[in-house]
Amino acid sequence: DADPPTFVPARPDDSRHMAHALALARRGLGRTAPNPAVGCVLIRDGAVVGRGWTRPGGRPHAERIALDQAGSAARGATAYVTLEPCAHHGRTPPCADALVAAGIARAVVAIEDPDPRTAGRGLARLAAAGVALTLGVGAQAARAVGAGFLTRVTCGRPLVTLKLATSLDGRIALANGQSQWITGPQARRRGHLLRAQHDAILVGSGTALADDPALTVRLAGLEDRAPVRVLLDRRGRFPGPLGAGARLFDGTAPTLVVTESDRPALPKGVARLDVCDPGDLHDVLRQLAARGITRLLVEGGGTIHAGFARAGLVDRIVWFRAAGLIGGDGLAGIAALGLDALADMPRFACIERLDLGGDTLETYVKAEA
Ligand code: AOF
Ligand code: ZN
Repeated sequence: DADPPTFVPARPDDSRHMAHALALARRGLGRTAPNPAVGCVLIRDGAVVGRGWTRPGGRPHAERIALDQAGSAARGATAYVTLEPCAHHGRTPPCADALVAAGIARAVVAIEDPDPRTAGRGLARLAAAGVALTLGVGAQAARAVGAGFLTRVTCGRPLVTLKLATSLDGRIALANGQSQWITGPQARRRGHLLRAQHDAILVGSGTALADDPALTVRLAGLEDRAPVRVLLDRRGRFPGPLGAGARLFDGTAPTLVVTESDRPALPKGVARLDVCDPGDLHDVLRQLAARGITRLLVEGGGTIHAGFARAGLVDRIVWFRAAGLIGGDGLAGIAALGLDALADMPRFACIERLDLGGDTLETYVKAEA
């Protein structure tokens, strides 16, 4: 639009207010796709006059909600936003214009929006209207919250998080197949929260046949969440002996099947994902992104996990580990990777460690190359 904006340095309270906006943004995770979960806080004279986060379905945007809450109190306020305010006309006018119209004096923005409709234009509009700008406060946390959206816009695929629940030695089942339950109730509840924060949950047919999972969110207060269920079933083995009673085919959440077999009619509410090669995970992810999915949780089993790892498609790992041993005759949480050199080992950095009633929760992110 205009000249590149100039920025003013951050002030002492900025990171605290941005942390507040980030906490609000996280409330939207798993329910705003394909839009990002954004948070916005309006501060005037040190007091909160408006708070907003992107609504389910992605609209209204966070800024619109916060501005409506603040009303005339927004005049002269500072806006803290976890993502650059949008510059395009959607169902509502651009948030950048709305902030200007409300008389916001200063905007503190965590990161730029790579969406080509905005990509710097939101900041430029604010600057052109005389709004003082600060960029980069809380950027690292904002990139983590926005990772699904950012990965979809910049790489054309969803963010991939592997979820494992294993013994201390990384096993997901006994040799005889028994797998329930390795971790305790607290870890399992946390697993459901994780589902609620994702747009889609993926399993392979081995897991689907062995466990007959529902892949739904069973957590008080979050029962309304129904992430898309994705079944990787190349050879069309599902539902096998489970037949019509298979939980994945119960119609309680949208279900996508990835398969190459000319399978007979799929049940109602179950669709086939349109991929050229069901064995190509890049292709599968591209098609999921095309359907608006930004955050994908992969829940097994070991072969599927290894497939994603081999393809270099694991962005995060959430690992629930029970303090017990199963041993090498058990089923590995990650099947063979076929590495010839340790230099090729996919590496991760641990960003969080929690005790969950005796089980440990570790969160890893892909190490920087
Ligand atoms: C904001 N605040 O809370 C969100 C934003 O489909 P639309 O019209 O809603 O636009 C979606 C785009 O808006 C999305 O790709 C991203 O660039 C931005 N999301 N922007 O100012 C928000 N969720
Ligand atoms: Zn907007």
